[in-house]
Amino acid sequence: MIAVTTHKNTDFDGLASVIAATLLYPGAVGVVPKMVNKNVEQFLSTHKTAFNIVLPGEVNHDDIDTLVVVDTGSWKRLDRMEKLRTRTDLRIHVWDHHQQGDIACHWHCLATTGATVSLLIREIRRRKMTLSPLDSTVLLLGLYEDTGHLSYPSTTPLDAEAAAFLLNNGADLNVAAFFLNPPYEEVQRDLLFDLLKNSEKISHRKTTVGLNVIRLEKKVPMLSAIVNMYRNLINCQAVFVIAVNDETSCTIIGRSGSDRVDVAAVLRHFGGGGHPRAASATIRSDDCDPQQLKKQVIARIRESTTKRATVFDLMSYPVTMVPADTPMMEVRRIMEEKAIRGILVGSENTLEGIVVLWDFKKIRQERQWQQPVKAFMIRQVATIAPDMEPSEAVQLMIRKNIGHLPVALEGKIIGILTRTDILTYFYDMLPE
Ligand SMILES: [Mn+2]
Repeated sequence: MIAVTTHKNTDFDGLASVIAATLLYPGAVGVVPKMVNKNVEQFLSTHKTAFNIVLPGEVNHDDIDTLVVVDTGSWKRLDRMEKLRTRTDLRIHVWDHHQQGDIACHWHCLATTGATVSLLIREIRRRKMTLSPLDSTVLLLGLYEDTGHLSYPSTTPLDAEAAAFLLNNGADLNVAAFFLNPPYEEVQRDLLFDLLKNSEKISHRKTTVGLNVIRLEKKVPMLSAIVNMYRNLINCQAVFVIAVNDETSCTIIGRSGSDRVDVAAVLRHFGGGGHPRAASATIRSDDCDPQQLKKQVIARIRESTTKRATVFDLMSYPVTMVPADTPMMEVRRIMEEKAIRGILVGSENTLEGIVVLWDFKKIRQERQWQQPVKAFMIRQVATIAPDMEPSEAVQLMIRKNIGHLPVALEGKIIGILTRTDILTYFYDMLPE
C-alpha cells in the first residue's frame, strides 16, 4: 500500500499536497494527521468524504510499503509514523519546499517554491492530467495559503503557473476565499484585547518594539494572524509575544514590519527559525520563566547588530550645488555635463532651493535663460536624515511626488538621494 502523509498541525498546503499526491500515486491513501489547523478542520468537516483520506489511527502501518511525505522532511513532524522509521524495506518519497529534514528517502522533489503543492502540480501538468473543480479548489487553497495569494516574496513563477493551471481546471475562488478568510471568533478577539491591554514597548535604534507575555489557556487558532493584527494596531515596527503554553513550554512569536528588526536573528538564539519579518521559537525547560525570557529577548534585540542599508549607503555625493544668482543657461550646462536631473541651490550650510529638469518648462522665452536660478527654483525642499531606511525615503518621495531628496546632517547637506539611487538599490540596476 502507498500512504501519503504530511506534518502535524496540517495547513492547506499540507492537505493539498496530500490530495495531489493521491492523484499522482494511483491507489494511494492519504493519511492526514489528527491535529490540523482550524480552517483545514472546517474544510474537512464538509469535504472529507470527497477525498481518499484517513486518520493515522485508521491505517495498518504494516501494510504500507511506500510512504510519500509531503510539505515536510522531518520524522518528528509526522503523526504516529514512528513505527515506520526503522523499517528497512520501506520506500520513501519526499516532496517539500522546506530546507531541512531528517527523513532519508529513496527519491525526492525538493525546491524552494512558495508552496509544496506547486511541485506536485508541475508533475500533474507534465503527465497531462486534468483535475476536477473540487480537486483544483483544494489545491488552490494550499497554494494561496502558503503564498498569500501569490503575494509573498517567496512566491516563484512555478507557483503562478500552478495557479493558472488550477483556474483552468475550474478552481473555485469563492470557496477559496471562504476558507482562507475565516471570521474571527471570540477566543481570538479576547486574545487581541489581552495583548493590547498588557503591552510593553521598548525603543531600539529609532524603532519601537512591543513585548507581551500571555498565558494561553487553550490553543488559539491563527495565533500568528492575531499577532500580526496586534502589531499593526499598536503601531510598532516589531513585536515579540511570549505565549506561555504550560509550566514547561513557551512559544515566542516575532513579527517585524521594518528592516531594522530582524526577528529571525533574535529568535535564533532561542533555537527558533523563520525569516527576518516572521519567526518563532518554542522553548521547553523544566521551569520556563516567561519574565526571564522577556529580559533575554530585550537583551538580544538591543545587541542585534543587523546592519541594514540606510540612506547614507545609497545617496550620491559630492552634491552639485550652485549659488542662487547662477543664470539658468549655466545651470542647464552643468546638468547636461554631469548628466543629472536636478541641482541644489545655495551652499552646503544653507540650502535655498532646488531646480529640476521639469522646471525648465517654465522658460518660455530665450532671454529667460539669462535669469538667475532663484527665479525658477522650488524653495520648499524636503530633506532626509542619513540614517533613514530606504523604504522610508521611498514613502516620502511618493507622498511628495519628488525625485530628489537632499540628505542633511545637523543642518548640513552631505548628499542627495535620487530615484535612480533608489531603483539601483531595490532592483539591483546599474544607473546608465
Ligand atoms: Mn508548505
